[in-house]
Amino acid sequence: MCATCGCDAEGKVTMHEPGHQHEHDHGHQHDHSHDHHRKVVDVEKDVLHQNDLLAERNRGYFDAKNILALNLVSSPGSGKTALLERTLTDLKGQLQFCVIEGDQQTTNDADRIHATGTKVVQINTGKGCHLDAHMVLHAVQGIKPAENSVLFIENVGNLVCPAMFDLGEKERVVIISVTEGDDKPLKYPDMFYSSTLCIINKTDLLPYVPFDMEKVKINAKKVNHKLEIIELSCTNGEGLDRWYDWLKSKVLVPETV
Ligand SMILES: Nc1nc2c(ncn2[C@@H]2O[C@H](COP(=O)(O)OP(=O)(O)O)[C@@H](O)[C@H]2O)c(=O)[nH]1
Ligand SMILES: [Mg+2]
Repeated sequence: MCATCGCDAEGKVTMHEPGHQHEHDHGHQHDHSHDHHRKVVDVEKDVLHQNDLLAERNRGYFDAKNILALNLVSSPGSGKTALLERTLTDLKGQLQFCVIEGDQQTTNDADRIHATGTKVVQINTGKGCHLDAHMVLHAVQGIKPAENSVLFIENVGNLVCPAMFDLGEKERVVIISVTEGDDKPLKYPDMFYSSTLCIINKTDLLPYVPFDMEKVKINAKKVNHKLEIIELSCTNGEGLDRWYDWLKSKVLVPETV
């Protein structure tokens, strides 16, 4: 068990690219002693410290290659993969993309992304409830994102543990859907505090659910007053243009000499 969040993040990481599959050890140096509270705290600090070092290494690589790495986080089913499917299809030819998919099991999401014609690699975390910088390092070595491209990292569906693990991303994007309730920013403040953009998805369902859009925005700003918020629907497409504008504003065009 991982001392940091209680998940079994030491299990094998299965990397899947459609048409290519291999397994390797994740290789965390976790101390799994739970006998002594102090020791657990020390191990937790160590795990996060190790993660932060690798995250900085990833960030340096992304910066050097001008890769915009975005970490997409949400509960299961908020629409991370749906948002990627729409984005990759609508912006095809305008920006260059590749995707790292994180899930405990299956290659379902990687298959959905592959169907859009985008380069994708799946990381299966087994019992692990989050991606970490080490997994992303390996996935990046496998997928080799192009210079000046956008790298989407779809994290494991979970609003708690992924907040603790920097992957080396430039921006963290938290997605909630209107079916989840407007109190989520208050219940999971770390995730909303550490994100720069909050997407509120499934606005097409607003007529059917008791979701107060103003309230969720107030709650989100209470936790993080700098948080940008975009309402959209992946199903009917409303609001997607604002997300695309945000995305394009983050892409740094290389200087020409
Ligand atoms: N009504 C509605 N359903 C959506 C929307 N976006 C995604 N979904 C549905 O929500 C479910 C979960 O979406 P998925 O992309 O797999 O979520 P993920 O687990 O966050 O990747 C799927 O059945 C999607 O079709 C939306 O904007 N409106
Ligand atoms: Mg998904």
